Amino acid sequence: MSITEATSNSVEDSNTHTKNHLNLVKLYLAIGILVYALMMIAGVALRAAQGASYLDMNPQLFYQIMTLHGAGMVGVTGLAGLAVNWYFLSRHVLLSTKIFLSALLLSLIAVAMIIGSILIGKFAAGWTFLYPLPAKSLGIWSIASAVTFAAGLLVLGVAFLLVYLDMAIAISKKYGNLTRGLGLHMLFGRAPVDTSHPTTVVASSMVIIVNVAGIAVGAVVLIMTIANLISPAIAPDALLMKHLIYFFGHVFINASIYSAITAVYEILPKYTRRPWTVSKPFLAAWFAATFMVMAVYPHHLLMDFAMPPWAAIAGQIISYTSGIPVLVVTAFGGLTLVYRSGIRWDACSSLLVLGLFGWAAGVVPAVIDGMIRVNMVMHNTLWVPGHFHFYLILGMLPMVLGFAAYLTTNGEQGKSNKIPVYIYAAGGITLCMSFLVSGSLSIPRRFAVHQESWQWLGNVGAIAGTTVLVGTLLIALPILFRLPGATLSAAR
Ligand code: HEM
Ligand SMILES: [Cu+2]
Repeated sequence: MSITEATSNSVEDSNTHTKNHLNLVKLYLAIGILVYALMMIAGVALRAAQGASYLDMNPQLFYQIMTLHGAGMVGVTGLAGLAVNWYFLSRHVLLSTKIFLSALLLSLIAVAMIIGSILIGKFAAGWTFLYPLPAKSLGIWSIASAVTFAAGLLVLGVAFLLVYLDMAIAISKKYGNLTRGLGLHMLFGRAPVDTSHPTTVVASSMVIIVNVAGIAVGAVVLIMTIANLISPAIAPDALLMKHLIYFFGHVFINASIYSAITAVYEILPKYTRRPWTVSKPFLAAWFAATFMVMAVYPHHLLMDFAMPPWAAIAGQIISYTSGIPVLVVTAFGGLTLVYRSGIRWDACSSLLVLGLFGWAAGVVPAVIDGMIRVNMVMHNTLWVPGHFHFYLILGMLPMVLGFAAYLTTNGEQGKSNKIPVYIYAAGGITLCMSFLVSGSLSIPRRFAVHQESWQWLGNVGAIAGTTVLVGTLLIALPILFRLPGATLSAAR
C-alpha cells in the first residue's frame, strides 16, 4: 500500500504545508542526526573513561565533555522534537517558515557559544549549571566562559519561544485559542467530541503551554545566574535557584518527548490503516499531563532537607501519577492500533514502536527513583542516568529516527532494513542496564574516576554505547542520503 492512500485527517488540511516546510524540516533533521552522532561519540568517551581500560581521560576534560554531552543532547533533543512537532502541526495550521529558519540560525549561534565556552573556555559545571557552581570554578574556567555558556542557553530559549509564539498564534487563529486546541471545549463542554480534531493540535497545545512556562523560568534563572557571575554581591537563594533550574530542565526535556510523540500519532495509523482520533480519555489525559508535567519537578529536590516535607511528599505522589495519563492513552492506543492490523514492519514502524516501548518502560526506573525512601539512597547514583538514557535512547530518539525514516520511505512501506534497529535497541538496552546496575550497586553519577571494582560496568557501557552509535549510523546514513530527494507527496 502506498502511504498516499492512508487514512489521516491531516490530508485535507495539507494546503498549509509547502515544499519549504518540508525542506526546513529536512535541514533540522540532518543537523540533528549529525549532532546526535557527535554527542554519542562524546558519551562513549565518558563511559570508556569510567571503565578505564579503553581510554584514559584527565578528570578536568571529563567534566568538560560531560557538560558538552549533556547540553548538546538536551539541546538537540529539544530541536529534534520541535522539528517533528512543527512538521505535523504545519499540516493543520499555517506556520511561518521564516520564523522556523530564524530559530535554527539562532540555535546555531547558541551552539557556537556553548561549545566555545566548554572547549575553549573550559566551562565544566554540567549542563544543569547548578548555582553557585558556575561561579566556583577554582580557577579552571573564567567568569566570561560561564557567562557565555549561560547566555548561549538563553539564546537557545529565545529560538524556541519564537517558534512557540508562531505556533500558538496559528493554533489560536484556526481553533480559537490554546485551550480549544487542547480540546477542552469537547472535554468539559456539551459539544460532542469532534473526531476530526487533530491529535497533533492537542499535543502541540500542551507542549506550547508547558514549555513556554519552562523556558520562561529557565530565562529567569539564567539571567539571575549571569547577574551573580558578573556581580557576586547579587547572591540569590540557592534553594530557589535549584527549584527554577529543575522546573526548567524537567519541563523542557519532557516537552521534547511529548513533541516527538506526534510522530507516533500521525505515522502509525498510516501503517496499520486504522485512524487514531481524539476521544474523551485522550483529551483528559493531555489535559491532566499539562498540569502534572509542571507539578512533578520537586522529585529533583527530594534530597534537599530544607524543603518542607509536604512538598517532597506531593512531589512523590505526583511523580507516581504524572506520566501515566498520556502514557496509558498512547501505549494502549498504539497497541490496539497495531494488534492484528497486518502492519508492515520496516525501519520506520519498528522505530516508532520501539519508541513507545522505551518511553513506557523508562517510566519504571523513573517511578522507583521518585520514591523518597529510594531516592535517599539512589539519587546521586548512576540509576538516574540509567532512567533518563532509557527514555531518551529507547523512547525519544527512535521516534525522531522513525519520523526521519518515514519522510524518506517515498511511499514504500515494508522495504527498509530492520536489522540496524535491532542493533540499536540491543546496544541501547545494554547501555541503560550498565547504568541501572551501577546505580543499584550505589556507584555515584558524575564521577570521572571509578573504583576498580566498578570499572567493568563502564567498559560494558562503552561497548554498548559504541553499538548504539553504529546502529544510529546504520539507520541514519541511508536516511541522510535519501533525505534530499524526499518529496512532499511521497512523505504523505
Ligand atoms: C551512545 C550513547 C550514549 C552514551 C554512551 C552516553 C554516555 C553518558 C555518560 C557516561 C554520562 C555520564 C554519566 C555520569 O557519570 O553521570 C552521560 C550523561 C548524560 N547523557 Fe548520555 N550517553 C549516550 C546517549 C545520550 C543521549 C541520546 C542523550 C539524550 C538524548 C543523553 C543525555 C545525557 C545527559 C542529559 C547526561 C547528563 C549529563 C550530566 O550529568 O550533567 N545521552 N551520558
Ligand atoms: Cu524530572
